[in-house]
Amino acid sequence: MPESFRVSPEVAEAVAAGRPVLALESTIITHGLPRPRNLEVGLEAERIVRELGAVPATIGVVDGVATVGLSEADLQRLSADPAVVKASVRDLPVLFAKELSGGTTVAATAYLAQRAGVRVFSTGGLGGVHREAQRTFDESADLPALAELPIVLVSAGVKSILDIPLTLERLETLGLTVLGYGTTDYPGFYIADSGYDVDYAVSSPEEVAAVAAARDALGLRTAVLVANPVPESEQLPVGLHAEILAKALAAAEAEGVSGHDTTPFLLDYIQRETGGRSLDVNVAVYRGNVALGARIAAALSARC
Ligand code: PSU
Ligand code: MN
Repeated sequence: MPESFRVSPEVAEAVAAGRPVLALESTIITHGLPRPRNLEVGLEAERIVRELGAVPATIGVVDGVATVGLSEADLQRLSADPAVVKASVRDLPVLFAKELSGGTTVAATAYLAQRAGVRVFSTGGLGGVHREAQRTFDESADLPALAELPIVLVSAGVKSILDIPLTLERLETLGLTVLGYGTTDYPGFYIADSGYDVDYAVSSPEEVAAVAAARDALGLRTAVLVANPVPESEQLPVGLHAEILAKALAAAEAEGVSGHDTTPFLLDYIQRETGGRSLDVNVAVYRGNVALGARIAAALSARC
C-alpha cells in the first residue's frame, strides 16, 4: 500500500531531538484567505516560527498523502488550486483513496500533528457551535476532535459568526482546558473581547507549558486551548463589527448556505463588506497566534 502519511525529514528530526516544533493548518490557506494573500501569509507564518527558533510544520493533504511539514512547492499548489477540498478528520481516508488534495481544518491538523509527535499548534480561529445549532446541529468537528488530542492549540477564540456562549458550553462539556492569554475575557477573533469570560488567565508561555505538562502527567488526553486576543489597537472597530456581522448572517440565511460552506461564505462576505479591513485583522490575529505558539513550543521543549 502506498504511504498515506508523511512527515518531512526536518520536522521528524526536530521532533526526535525534542526541539520546538509548531504545527500550522492549511484550511486558512485553501479556504480562509483569498489568493494571493493566502500563500504570502502561509509563508510568512513559517518565517515567524523560524525567527523564534522553532521549526514550522504546516500540515495538509497532497494528492492523498497527509503531510506534516509541507514544502514551499506543496504550499504553492494548495494555495492556487480551486479543486483542493476543505478536509476535516473524516475526509482524510477518502482523500487518500481518491488521491485528492486538501487544506486541513483544525481537527484534521491537530490529529496529524499529534500523530507526528508535534505538541503545539497555532491557528487563527477555532471552529465552534454555529448560531441556530439547536435546529441545525451544526457544530464543528474541531470540538470533539480536540477532546481526544493532547496538544496545545493557540487561537483567538472563535469568530463571532458562531454562537460564542454555546461554544464555551461545549468546550466545558468536552473537558477542554481553556486559558485566556493575559486576560479572562474570551476573545471574539476580530475583537479582543467577545463579552464572555473564561475562568483562567495565564501570563507567559512557560505557564502554558506548565499546564500542558501537568495535563500529560495526569494522563489526560484533552487539548489545552490558549485564547489569545488581538491587541485592541488592531481590532475591527466594535460598532462596524456588529453591523457587518448582522448583514452577513442575513445574507447566509437568504442564500440558504449551510454545512461546511457556512464559515467560508460568512468570512468572504465580511471581507468584501469591510473593504478588506477584516482581512487585515485576520492576518494580524494569525501572526500573533503563530508567534505565541512558537514561544510555547520553545517553553515546552525547554521543560524536557
Ligand atoms: N475559523 C476561521 N477561519 C477558518 C476556519 C475557522 O475563522 O478558515 C477553518 C478552520 O480550519 C477550522 C474550520 O478548523 O474552518 C472549521 O470548519 P467547520 O466549522 O466546517 O468545522
Ligand atoms: Mn461546520
